[in-house]
Parts: sequence; structure tokens; C-alpha cells
Amino acid sequence: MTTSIAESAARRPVFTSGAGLLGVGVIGAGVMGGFHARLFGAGIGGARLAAVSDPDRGRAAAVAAGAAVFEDGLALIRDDAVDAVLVAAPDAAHHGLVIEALRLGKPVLCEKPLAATLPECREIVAAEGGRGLVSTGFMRRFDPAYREMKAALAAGQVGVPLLLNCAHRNQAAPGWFTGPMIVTNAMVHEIDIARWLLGAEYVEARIAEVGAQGDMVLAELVTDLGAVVRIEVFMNAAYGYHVQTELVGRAGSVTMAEPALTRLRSAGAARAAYPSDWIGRFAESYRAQDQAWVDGIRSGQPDAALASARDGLRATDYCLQLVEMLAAGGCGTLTPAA
Ligand code: ISE
Repeated sequence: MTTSIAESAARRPVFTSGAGLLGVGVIGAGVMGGFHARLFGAGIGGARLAAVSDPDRGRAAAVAAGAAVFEDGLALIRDDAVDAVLVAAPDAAHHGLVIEALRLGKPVLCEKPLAATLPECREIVAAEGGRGLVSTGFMRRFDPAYREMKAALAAGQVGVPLLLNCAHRNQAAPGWFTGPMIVTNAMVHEIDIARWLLGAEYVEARIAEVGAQGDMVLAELVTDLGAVVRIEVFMNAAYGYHVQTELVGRAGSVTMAEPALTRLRSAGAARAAYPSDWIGRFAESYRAQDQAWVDGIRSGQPDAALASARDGLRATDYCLQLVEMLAAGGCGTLTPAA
């Protein structure tokens, strides 16, 4: 028997922590956790920031805006003022934190990747048991540009999809980035968004590193509907953070416009600025995703665009298959995780 978010929540004294607002605890106060904490601090409708945790207490306090501060994420999860948990700890810590939240029946939004290994992802899906308590933070699903592409496809404006061309460039790889993370932490976004846009699974792939530094990877994946997804991830693109996607169909194509809001024409040249990181590009998507997550918990009707635990499992599984493929020479078949 499955249990909806609303049913699970009803078994706990939920929303009693503060004026009928959902008390959200944010685990991790690094780039992502700090950003989510600020979003909740600034106001996500129906929610309040109840707590922030980080092993560096000062870092948590800096974004807690008066909410409780913990050094230990597990202690935050167990706090009665915390009704729902946003996990933005390092990738390797996701599994233990999500499992504890599930043990207590608390809804979780876990930053991608859902977990670092396939057995861990599977354990999360099993522990959730169809209760709809876990969402995976694939915020691009809330980006207006990707949504317009999906709408254009659904309206038949581009015809049968043939090719999705994706570029994903970071200005500079973060210090904590290690080898396979270019696939499991960065390319995982394209793996998810292409599945979501095309409503397809992958069946075959080729993948290769470009250059000797391991900071650029190219992949070409064939879907079960026959379209090709071509992905470039470049971690040290120097000029800025840049995500570009084009969907080519039999009847037309839809391309993401450059994200800059303005174009400066001056001194014989035109100039549009690029943000330095993904928050600059996707700030509104994170806000919309966090709002949709809260609305889903409060109403018991999860937003259909939110990535589920199973979506998180699928994306990580494909990425781990791609990492193996890369090590083994570069091409082969892909199977969707059960
Ligand atoms: C980072 O971890 C993210 O999640 C960003 O969205 C992505 O663009 C970047 O490549 C990753 O390193």
C-alpha cells in the first residue's frame, strides 16, 4: 500500500512548529546549502527556515538568519521544529541523511546526485516505499527556457525530436571536483533534463574525454525513441558559466536564448555578460523548485515536474554506467535502472 505525502505528514505533528508554516531544515551551508537557506530565509510561501546545519558552525550561522544552528545534520533532522529536510551536504553524505529523514517520515528534497552509489540510491527508493517523500534537486526542470522547449515539443511545433544538443560549461572546476564527478555531478543534469524533455530512456552511448586534463567530456546517447542526445561538459571554460541547449525536430528547432538580460552596444562592439556560476544562471529555477516542493508537501499533491527518488536513481545509474564506459574505451549499451 502506498502512502501519500499528506498521509505521512498527518501522522506527525507537522506545521505545528511555527504559525502553521512548514519548518524547513537545510543541511549544508556551502554554495548550494547557503543559497537554499537564503531562499527560505527570504521567504518561500508557506514555509519558514527552522534550522541550518554545517560542520562549520560559523558558516551555518551566517545563513541561518536567526534559525537554529547545528553542526550535525542528523541532529537537525531529529529536531521537532524541522518538518521537512533539504539536503545540500557533500554527495557522499546524501544517503545517510535521506535514510534518517525517511525513518522519521519527514519529506526530503535532496540535491543531486541522490546518492553516490547505486546500492545507496536503491536503498533510498526502497525505504521511501512509494510514499512520495523524496524529491531529487534537478532544478533545471523549473527553468523557464527548458519548460518552453518542452511545451513547444508537446504542442508539435518542432515535430518529431531528432537531436538534443547540450553544452554545459563551468568557468572553473570547484576545488572539490574529482575525476568522475564531471559525469556524476555535472553531466547528471543533462542526463536528467533530456530524459524529462524527451520522455525517453537511453539505450546506447559513446563517451570520450577531450584533451589530457579530464576537464572536458563529450557524450552521445541514443534514446529508446530514436533521438540522439549530444552532451559537452567543460569544467574550465574560463569565460563564464554557460548552458546552451537546442532541440532539433523534423518540423523545426527550439534554441535557448542567451541568458543575459541585456546586450550592451558600445565602442564598436556588442557585449552580453555571462554569470560566473550556476546560481547566477539558475537562481529562479532553484526558487521555483523549492516553492513547488513546499506546495506539494502542504497540499499532499507533489508537483509533477519535481524529480522523484526514482528519477534520481535512474540519473545516477546512467552516469555510473557512463563512467565505466569511459574507463573501458568509450561506447556500449545502456540499461535503465529497475
Ligand atoms: C554543480 O555541482 C552543479 O550542480 C551545477 O548545477 C552544475 O552546473 C555544475 O557543473 C556542477 O559542478
